Amino acid sequence: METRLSRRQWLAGAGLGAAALTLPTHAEAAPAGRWPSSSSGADHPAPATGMEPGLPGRDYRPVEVPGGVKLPWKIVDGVKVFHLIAEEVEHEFAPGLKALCWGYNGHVHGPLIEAVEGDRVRVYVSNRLPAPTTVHWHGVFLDNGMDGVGGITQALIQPGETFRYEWTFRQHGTLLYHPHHDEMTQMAMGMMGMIVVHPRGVPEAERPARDFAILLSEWKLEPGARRPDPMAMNDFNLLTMNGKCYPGTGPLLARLGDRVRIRFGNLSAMDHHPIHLHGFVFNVVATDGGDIPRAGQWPETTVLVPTGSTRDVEFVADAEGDWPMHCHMTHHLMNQMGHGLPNVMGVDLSDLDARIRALVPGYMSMGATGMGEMAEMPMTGPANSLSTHFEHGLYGPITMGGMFTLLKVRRDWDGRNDPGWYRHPPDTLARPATATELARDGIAAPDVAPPAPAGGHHHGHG
Ligand SMILES: [Cu+2]
Repeated sequence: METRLSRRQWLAGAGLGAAALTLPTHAEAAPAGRWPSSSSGADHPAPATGMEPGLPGRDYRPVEVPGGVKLPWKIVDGVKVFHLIAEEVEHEFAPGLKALCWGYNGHVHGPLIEAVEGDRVRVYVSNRLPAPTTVHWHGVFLDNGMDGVGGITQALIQPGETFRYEWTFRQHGTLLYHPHHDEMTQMAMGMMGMIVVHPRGVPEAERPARDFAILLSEWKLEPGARRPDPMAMNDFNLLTMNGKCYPGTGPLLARLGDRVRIRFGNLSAMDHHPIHLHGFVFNVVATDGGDIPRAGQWPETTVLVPTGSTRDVEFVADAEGDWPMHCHMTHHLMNQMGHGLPNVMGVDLSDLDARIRALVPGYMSMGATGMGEMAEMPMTGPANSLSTHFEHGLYGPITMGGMFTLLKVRRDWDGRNDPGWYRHPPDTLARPATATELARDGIAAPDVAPPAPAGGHHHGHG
């Protein structure tokens, strides 16, 4: 019996070929005799005929969630059974910053749901929040009544209630889940997660060596506040990967030569995120709509992940090092700072700060040469805030925060542990130019420090 369920393979088998532009549909995704029709609501629907639940190792290489977790499952009568519990969670965005958020099963965001094409799944959703909720399964082919839209396709899950959702995965890909009731509040509080459905029947040698999933989101959390502000429309000040902002984000670890897949999902309230990877060119290979045929894939170093969508990219990690991967919107690389401050570039602020400190203890202006200088000073910010926390690397302070992480590629990686900072071979490292080099190449380097900021006067911004 044919067990390879890739839609492209099925299309090819049907003589349509990969070049045929055919949009996937419920009907196509479930050709007669290939998959059973989805649940009609019976308590114990038959599992897919001849389709055992997919197992890690045998059927797929498990996806990794840097900084996050996956939802456990068990098999009952051939059905994969999951249990999501919506609840308030004390969440740490990065060392030094915690807030009371809403998530699932003790985590923000919710644990990633992992399955295999052809799996019959049953997801119980319990509500331990003080408000009603639902769960919508973004991009999943299922019966309309399983779509999780409050008031339209189902009654709200009231506090204390447990609902049952059930379907057969008739597709593979990177999908999402989130409430479809009071979305603005519940998603701003952290309620969202990813779904990864592996294709069935891919030989081990053809699976990516490393497979990562990263959910992008944004938050408004005033320095010192206990809870995120769901009313924010702009000025989001925490930008997260899997609910963490740098330096709290988990690194992506790979061995030299690994084929790497990274799956991005974006459920930010108001922003799209152009995610840039240093050091490599990747192909955009899939969206939440499915695989992109090889001829339609395109090379990039930055992939725009619109809100409400997923993008999968693949590349070969053929260069060692610590390679940044981050949103290229510079305001998405800051933690709880950078917004609403006066522009004082080039101004001598020493006096002004002293006078303001008489009124506002601990006040310190944005640096007159930019924010980098703040990373080099001892500062005290409000308790429970990240605005003054900076990580230090091998060579000095790191000014990035927010939607930033590192892809660490090592020839001799042990396959498990963070290898620490990359130690650069000296002849491959940028360093101060020597006098001999400058003379050889005829470069007239400045031999004095740059001019000090203009003194005393505070122009504008009265
Ligand atoms: Cu961004």
